[in-house]
Amino acid sequence: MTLNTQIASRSFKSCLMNAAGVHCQTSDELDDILNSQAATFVTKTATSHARNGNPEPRYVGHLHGSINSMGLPNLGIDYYLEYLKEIDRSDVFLSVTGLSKEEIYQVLHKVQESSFDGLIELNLSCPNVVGKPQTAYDFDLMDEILAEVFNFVDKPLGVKLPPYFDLVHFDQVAGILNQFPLSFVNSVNSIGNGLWINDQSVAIKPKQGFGGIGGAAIKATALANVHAFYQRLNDSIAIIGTGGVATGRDAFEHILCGASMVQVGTALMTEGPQIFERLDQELSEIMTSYGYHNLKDFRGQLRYIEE
Ligand code: RRO
Repeated sequence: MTLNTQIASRSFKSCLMNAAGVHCQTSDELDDILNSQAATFVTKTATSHARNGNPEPRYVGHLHGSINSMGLPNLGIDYYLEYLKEIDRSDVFLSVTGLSKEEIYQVLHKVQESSFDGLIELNLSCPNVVGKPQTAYDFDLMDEILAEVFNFVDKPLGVKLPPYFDLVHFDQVAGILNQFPLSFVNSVNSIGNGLWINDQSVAIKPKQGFGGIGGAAIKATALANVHAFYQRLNDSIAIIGTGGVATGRDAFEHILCGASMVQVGTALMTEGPQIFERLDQELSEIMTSYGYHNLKDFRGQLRYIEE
């Protein structure tokens, strides 16, 4: 029995890791993930300079769901590149973005020219920056950015996508992504601009309470997006499944839909890095009960109800 998996010729001892934004902003938090049972880590999405993010309260959550409007707080690309240089590993993920396409290019030039030898996750789906729409909902802009990025980046790079809700949009987005040598697609970021209410008030302060929804509430949307991309993307593009993973069964379903790696956000926020031990254990037990020995035995093997 093994949970090992590969992305862009990197091998991982298991298929479970943190989702960007959760327990990954500081070197101490990243060390915690490395010292846990997680396969690897992804850093908090980095911009060209450090950002404080939005005013608090900006996250509310429990095991079943969460809302956040963090507003991209991070320590800046130089901080993460320095940390990654110190740990010197090729099997970790660096998440990056910019508030404009020019900033995205600037950050990625820095990463390309650095000694970083891991995988780059380009976040095109932050829902919480005031006045900035999500890049991945503007298909022409996403196409333009990827065309420019692959002119100068030759390190393994994938994209973090928001959820889509229409089969025509899956076709259009996959049509764009399939033109590029992407190593992976990570689906999904939080469902943007939900609203939680406590008593008679919004639950979080920024944007009059509007924020990205995560956790169990979004599992069905996440599974649909993972499977829709598994059906449409070139085989060379691996899929990372994110959204609603709090148990081994949730991870099993993501893999059944086509995921090669599974990320944990809201539940990691609630339980802390020791969650990975439990998830590995539960996933292994489910695989054993079905007679599977490794992920390849069932990845993408979701069954349909035929006549
Ligand atoms: O920092 C955030 O507010 C944030 C980001 Br960058 C993201 O990609 N997804 C999210 O739910 N929150």
